[in-house]
Parts: sequence; C-alpha cells; structure tokens
Amino acid sequence: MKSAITICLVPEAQQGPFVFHDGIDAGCRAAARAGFDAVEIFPSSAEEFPASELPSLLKNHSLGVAAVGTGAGWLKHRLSLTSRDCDKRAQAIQFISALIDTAGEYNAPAIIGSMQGQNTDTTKRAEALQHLAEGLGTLADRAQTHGQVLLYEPLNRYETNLLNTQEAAAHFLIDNNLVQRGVRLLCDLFHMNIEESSVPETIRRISTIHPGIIGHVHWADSNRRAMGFGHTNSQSIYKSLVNAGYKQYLAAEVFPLPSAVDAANQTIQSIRTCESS
Ligand code: LER
Ligand code: MN
Repeated sequence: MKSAITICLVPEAQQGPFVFHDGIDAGCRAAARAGFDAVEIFPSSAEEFPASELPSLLKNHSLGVAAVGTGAGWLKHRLSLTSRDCDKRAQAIQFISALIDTAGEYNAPAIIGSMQGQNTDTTKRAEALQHLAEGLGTLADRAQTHGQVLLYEPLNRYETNLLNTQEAAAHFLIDNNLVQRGVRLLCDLFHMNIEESSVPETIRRISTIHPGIIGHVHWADSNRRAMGFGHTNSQSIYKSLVNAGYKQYLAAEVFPLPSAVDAANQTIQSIRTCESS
C-alpha cells in the first residue's frame, strides 16, 4: 500500500480534518520530509487549483497525487448532487467535472464526500438516491475519459443521512450498475468507526460482495487524529485490507494535532508498524 497525506487549500476548511493548511509548497515539502508517497489535495475549485506550481513540486519532492477532494463545492457554494433544485445539481456536476479533469491530469481520482448532500425534509429519500445514482454515473463516465475511477465516500450519520455504512453503499453502487461504470468506495476509518460494528469485518464483507470495490482509504483514528492517537486497532484493519487485495493509498485525513508534523510522523510510523507486523 502507498501513503498519502492531506493538503487543504480552502480557507473556509481551516478547522477541517486536514493535516497541512499552509499552501501547496509548504505542504508538499512537509509531506516529502515525513516520507509520504503522495499528497491528497483539497482545493477551492478547479480554477483555483495550483496547476502552475504543482508539477515541479511533485517532481522535486518525488510525490504523486493520491486524490483530489471536491467538498469545497458544498462548503463554499452549498452545491450537492442530491439538491432538489435541478440547476444546483447541474452546477454540482459542473463543479466536480472540472475537478475530475484537473485530477485526471495528475493520474488521480476525485472524491465525492460531502458533495453527495443529504435527504432533506423536502427531498424524498428515493428521489435523493435517484439523483445520487445519476450524478455518480455521469461523473464516473467523465472520470473514465481520464482512465480514472470515481471515489464515493459514505459519511457518518452526522454528515449525511443517505448511505452511512459501507455495505449499504456497496449494494447501492452494484444495484445501480455504478461499480461497472468505475465508481469505487472510499473507506474513511473515522466514519466507519462510528457506523460499522466491525471495521475489519466490513472490509472483508464488501470485498467479498465485489472484489476490488475499495478504491481509497482515509487512514484516521477513532478520534480523527493520526492513526495511533486514538483507540483504533490499526493492525487488524491493515490485515483485512491486505486480505482484500487492497494496494492503493492509506491517506491521512486527520486533524493536525498536536501539530501537523506530529500527525504526519505518527501516520508514517503507524503504516510502517502495520507493514512490519
Ligand atoms: C471527506 O473525506 C470527509 O471525510 C468528510 O467528513 C468531510 O466532511
Ligand atoms: Mn474522509
């Protein structure tokens, strides 16, 4: 498996669960110094993506791009794939499509997390899920033009009421023919700690339902701090990922506590410990 760490470029997400917040240059430098293989970038939009600086930073620091987040569309503009307003849904698709194209230039997938929205009082659940399936299908087709998958991330109940468990999400993707179109699950261990009765068993089950369905992992402890700073049994989760044949990224989407450098170093140490046990 490969290691990655988050760089947030969105001022409004300063308090969010991202490790580096001081710009792309400082983020890449700190990621490389801690020993990461790649960075996961959370940009404000495709237009504000650091396209002029990034290629040389990646080259100079021997880093890849693990994934690109799209949540700024929700955070800054309140766009979502399940909005009742069809203009807002179209704007959400447009916002994410541009980021899929940007991510594609770096051979990276885009993440659909908070852009999935939720089933509000005025939006019936079946209708919301229908919009979600249509949106993910359209975006997965776009990702495929870059040879990329699209990452769909089930979130815990305090962030969405659409699909909170990985197994529910796996069935939803399969029933709507979306795995076949290139949608993969993002397993965020923080959300899973809240929603799943057993994280290792869930990883085993969804990988049995569809081998290769896990496309990305947010490697976070139970309290959303770096792995090892909470009470997650990381080794049993790591083993279940190995058994599932998972070979993609373990990406630290965690709070920069007690400092960004400490969170980065602790993440690398947790991955090395798992690898060697
Ligand atoms: C995004 O990856 C995520 O995990 C969400 O909790 C952000 O709101
Ligand atoms: Mn996440």
